[in-house]
Amino acid sequence: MYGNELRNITPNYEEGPIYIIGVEAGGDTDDILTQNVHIFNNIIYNTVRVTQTIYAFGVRGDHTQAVMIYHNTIHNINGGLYLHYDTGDGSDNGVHFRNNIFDIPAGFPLITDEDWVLTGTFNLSHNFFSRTPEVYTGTIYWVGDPGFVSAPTNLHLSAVSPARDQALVLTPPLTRDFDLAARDALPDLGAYEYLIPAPSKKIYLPLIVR
Ligand SMILES: [Ca+2]
Repeated sequence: MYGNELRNITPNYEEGPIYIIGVEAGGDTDDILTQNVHIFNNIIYNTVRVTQTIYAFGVRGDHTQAVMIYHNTIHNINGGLYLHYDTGDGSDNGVHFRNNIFDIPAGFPLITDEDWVLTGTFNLSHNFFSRTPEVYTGTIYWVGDPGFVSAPTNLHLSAVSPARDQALVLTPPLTRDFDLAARDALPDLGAYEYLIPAPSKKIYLPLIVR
C-alpha cells in the first residue's frame, strides 16, 4: 500500500479506537501469519476527533512477520500508533516502523500501547516525532518540528528540515517518493524526498570566433 493521500477523515463511532490504516492478525496459535505487508510513501493528515481517538496506524503484533511501515508522513491526527498484542506464539516479531514522520498535536498520543507488548514484537527506528513518544521511542529517533514547507497544504520538507538525509537506507533501497521523484543516496524521512531546486539563472559564456 503506497502513494495514498488520506485526509479530512471524521469518523464517528461509539467504540474506539479508530485507525486510518489497520493491520490486524489472528490471536490464536493456529491462525495464519500476517506477513510481507509494505505500507510506505503515504501521507495522512487532518482528522477531527468526534468521540474516539483516531490513530494513523493500528497494528496488532500477534502472528506478524515482515510487516513494514516506512516513509509515511503523518500530520495533525489525533493519534499516531495504536499497538496491541494478545496471544502470539513466538513467531510474531515482525512489525517494523522506519523512516516515518509523526507530527501529532500536543494533547494527543503519539504511541498508545494497549497491552505492553513484548520486546521485539514491534521494532522502531529512524522515526521523527513531534515530541518524545509515551512508549517505544526506538533506538534512533528525532524529536521536534519536522520543518514542512507549509502544513497542511504542503507537507514536503523545507530546505532546513531536520528530517532531510536521516533515513535508514532500506534493503532494497526505496528509490521513489510520493511524487515518484527519485530518492537520493541519503534518503529523507517521510513520504517526500527534498529536491534541490534547479538553478534559476542561466549562464551565457562569451562566443569567441577566430
Ligand atoms: Ca536526501
